[in-house]
Amino acid sequence: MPKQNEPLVTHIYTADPSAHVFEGKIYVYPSHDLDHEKQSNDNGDQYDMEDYHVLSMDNPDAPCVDHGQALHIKDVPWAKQQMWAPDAAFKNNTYYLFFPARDHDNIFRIGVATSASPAGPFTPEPSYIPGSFSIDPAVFIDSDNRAYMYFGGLWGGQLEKWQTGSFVPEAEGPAADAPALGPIVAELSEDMLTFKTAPQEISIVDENGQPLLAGDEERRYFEGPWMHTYNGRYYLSYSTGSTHKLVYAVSESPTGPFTFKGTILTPVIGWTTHHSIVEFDGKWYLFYHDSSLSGGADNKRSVKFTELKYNEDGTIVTIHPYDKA
Ligand code: FUB
Repeated sequence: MPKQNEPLVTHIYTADPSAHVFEGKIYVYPSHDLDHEKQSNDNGDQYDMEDYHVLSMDNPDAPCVDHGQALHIKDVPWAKQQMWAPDAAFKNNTYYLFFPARDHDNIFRIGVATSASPAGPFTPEPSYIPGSFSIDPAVFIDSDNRAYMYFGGLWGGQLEKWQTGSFVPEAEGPAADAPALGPIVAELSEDMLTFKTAPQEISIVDENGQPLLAGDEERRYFEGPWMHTYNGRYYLSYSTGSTHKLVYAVSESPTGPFTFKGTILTPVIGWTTHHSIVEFDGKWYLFYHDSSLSGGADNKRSVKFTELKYNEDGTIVTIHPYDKA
């Protein structure tokens, strides 16, 4: 039975958890890190994943079940390699798995696959979502039933290369004193298979309303967006990448602008940090990963979870993952 801050499963490596409550249980959609040796580089070539497994727990105190392989890259016609952080959503009586991978031109795109069950198996659409790019899709369905996809990641995630609206292989990020690149949001169509609105960049500003700068690596967006609401406000949380923190910003609107608020999780063992936030039975939980089980290998991570708490004013209490209770 997994305890808080322990790996959910130990028979495989898992990362990038997207947790949802479906059919009264907690379902977790992670990346599946392979137990192989790869050279690490800033392009993320070490994250060479090929399939997805779906995990579930009846409740936070119950055993974690691995439902087995839910989708393999060999069954996705458009995808060549690197199945990175996925997410899932339920609408139209259908479960949707959203996932990034490099296409046959080595460009990251985002695809979708469907199932009648939250555990899969999932059947992929033949092509990626038209107009999609970069990595780390997170799909949020608002109280008015409109669905939004948040996505984008720097460096290996190629977000810098899309600043003109098309892919520029040699493009680099903004100068340190220029506004940072924000994550991207697009509303999804009713059938959840295409974008209803053109992808637009989200603005994240500081307490004075000034855009976060590209050189502000303690706060600027890097990758791994997640959206949830708390007391009617929209919380955009994400990884700062090179400073290894999970942080968040708050808005009155799902498309921003968002005002930076603070840190959710201090750095974990391993280079990447990636998360989701879910409410179950009146309590809030942070799902995250680290590389403790593999002894620190960046590309062999394990999903964990812990309770997340809010202060009276709606700010999130910072979690220090290795502090003893
Ligand atoms: O797992 C591959 C990549 O590492 C993810 O897409 C990023 O968010 C980072 O966790």
